[in-house]
Parts: sequence; C-alpha cells; structure tokens
Amino acid sequence: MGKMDKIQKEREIRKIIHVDMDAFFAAVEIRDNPQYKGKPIIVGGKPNSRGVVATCSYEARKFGIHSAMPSFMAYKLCPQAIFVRGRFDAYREASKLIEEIFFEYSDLVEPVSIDEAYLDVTNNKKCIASATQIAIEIRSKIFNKTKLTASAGVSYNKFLAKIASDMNKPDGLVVVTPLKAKQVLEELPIGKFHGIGKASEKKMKMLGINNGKDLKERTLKELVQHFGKVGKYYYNIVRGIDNREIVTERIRKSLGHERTFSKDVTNIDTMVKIISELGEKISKQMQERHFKAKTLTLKIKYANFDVVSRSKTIDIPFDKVDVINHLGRKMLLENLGPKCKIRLLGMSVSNLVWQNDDQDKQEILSFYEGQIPII
Ligand code: TTP
Ligand code: MG
Repeated sequence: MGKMDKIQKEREIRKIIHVDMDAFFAAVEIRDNPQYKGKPIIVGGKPNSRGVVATCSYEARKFGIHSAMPSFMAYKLCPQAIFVRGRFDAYREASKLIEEIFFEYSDLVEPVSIDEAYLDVTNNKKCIASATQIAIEIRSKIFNKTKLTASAGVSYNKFLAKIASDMNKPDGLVVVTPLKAKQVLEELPIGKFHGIGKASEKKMKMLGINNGKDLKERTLKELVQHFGKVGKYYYNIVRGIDNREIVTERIRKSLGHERTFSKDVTNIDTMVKIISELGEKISKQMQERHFKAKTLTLKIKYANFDVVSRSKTIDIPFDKVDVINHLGRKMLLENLGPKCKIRLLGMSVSNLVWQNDDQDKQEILSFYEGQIPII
C-alpha cells in the first residue's frame, strides 16, 4: 500500500458490526426442547461432577450463575435449574448457518468464537450504505434461519462494536456513532472494557479508576507505568481509537481442540483414543477449510496443573488424520512418566499452508478454538 493510500485509508470511517448470539448453547437447547422455555437452563457439567458451566439461560443468570462457574456452585445458587449436556454438533450447525449470512454481506468476516464475529461492511457486497440497515437484516435473517436471537453492535471500530453488541443484550441492536462514542466510553464501568481482564480491573479500581471517565484522566505515561505495554492500548481505546483490522479466516494461524477430563486419566489407551478423536476433528476441519499444516503441537496438563507443550514440524504439509494421530501419539508417549495422571489433552496445528496460496499470505494472528471447554 502506498503512503497516500494509507493516509486515505486512515481517514476513512470504517463500518464495523459485531454480532454475538444470545446465551448461545442454552438458546439452542431451549429451541430444540420447548419445555425448557422460561426456565433456568445450564449447559455444562453435571452438578456432582468437576465440570463447569459452559453457559446458561438468562433466567439462570438472575441467580448469579455464569460461564466457567463450577457446576456444583451453580447448583447451590439454583437447585431447581435444569442441567443439560452440550451438543456441539448442533451448535456448530447453527454457527455455520450464521456465518453464511455474514458472507452474504462481506468477505471481511472475523469469527471470534463459535457464536461471535466481526464484520467490516464499509464496502459491502450489497452496496448498502447503512451499516445499521445491514445489522437489522442480519439479525432478522439469523432468526429466520436458526430461530435463535443475536445481539449486534454497530460502530466505527472493533472495540466499540463489541461494547455496543453487549449494551442491549439479549436480542438487542445498539449503534455507537462517533458523536455518541465519547459518552458511551466515559460511562462504561472499567470491568466492561474488553481487554481489561480481572486482574487489571482490580488494579484499576485500586488506582481509583472505576469507569472510562476516570481512565481518560490518566496520562499515557502513568498507564504505561502501571500496566506496561498494554497501557497504551487502554489509553487509546478510552479515546475511541482502535485501528485493529478484521482478521479473516484466511489469515488464521492455527487451529486446535482440547479436552478436559471429568476424572484424571491414567490409562494410556484412553489417552491415545482421545488423541485420535482430537486428530479426527482437526483433520476434518482442515479439509473443509482447504488448508494443510506443517506443525503439530500437543498440550498436556497433568493432574498437578503443570502444563507442557510439545511440537513437531515436518517438511511436507499434512491434513490427514493418520499423520496427525501418529505425530500426536509419538509426542504423548515421549512425555508420559510411569505414573502420569492427566487432566487435559489438546492438539493444534500451525504453520498453515493454504491451497493455491503463496506462502506470504498466511500469518498474522492466532486463533485457538480450544478456548471453549469441551464438556
Ligand atoms: P458467550 O457469547 O460468551 O456467551 P453466551 O452466548 O452464552 O451468552 P451471551 O448472551 O452473554 O453472549 O459464549 C458463547 C458460547 O461459548 C456459550 O454459549 C458457551 C460457550 N462458552 C463456554 O463453553 N465456556 C465459556 O467460558 C464461555 C464464556 C463460553
Ligand atoms: Mg454469545
């Protein structure tokens, strides 16, 4: 890109939409089991297991239940809740349908997780001038096709679009125009700033920063002093500055899955079986998406929570399940002591090679699907 093009691009106001499904896994369960409607539904591990809540219906959230909470705790808060096991195929199917709708409008689609994506619709395929109009259409198409509701946020960058989609959940649509951004950001509680994690939130509060307005009063120097490099990001986002581009699937850097066990595993055959299952899933997705990889990484979390990560790189790009499983098994066996107890196994592929692609298009950001615990 030439210098003038770059300046032109920076001046252009982008139109970004963030779409996030409402109580996604729980909503799919309620759709498929109408008797659950209006009830506190928890998708995740059973209360008498070590499992956690993947998500829960809004009725369950009133009791203080939320994602990642241990199931037994959720049960304590709401014994009458209905605990349901996840059905990932159903969630993936819905996710695919939603994605198809996004691509009707733009190729600049960044899937963030199974139920969430950013779209850049500045120059969209349907030449619709209003991003709000597109968000309205997308929400209604999602509902017609899946019978599920989505919330959407429309703004001029990713950060604000994400904040906006969260402002009127569930089934909400919020537009944050450049004029409105200042007020929205100043009033935003510090914990709601995407990118400010639990630890930073605590630290901010200790420093007397409770909302965007407080944050804005701090100098860049102060923020960098307290938070390091990310201080600059905080300084910018509270001023509505976020130049991050949409990262499309084509520039994904890795793909992986992992599995946490409800009971620590000691049996090698079981571990090998899990490796095969993970390998099958990864291989299937690679072939669907038309890419191969040169590196396989195995992650092992032992019962004492120690984590090791081992990689093998080979010259010839692979996507076949046999190769993945062979490499995975090999690394597993190399890292098992005599009395190994394992809590989690994960595998991911990286060093991706896309079909019909020149090498330099590949790599920018990492995206690891394994964030979603498999239950
Ligand atoms: P979220 O979009 O974070 O949550 P949600 O869609 O259930 O609810 P909301 O209306 O607030 O958006 O996550 C999407 C799905 O990902 C969620 O339905 C279940 C899964 N998930 C987990 O399995 N574990 C987690 O810790 C989180 C946060 C989500
Ligand atoms: Mg969601």
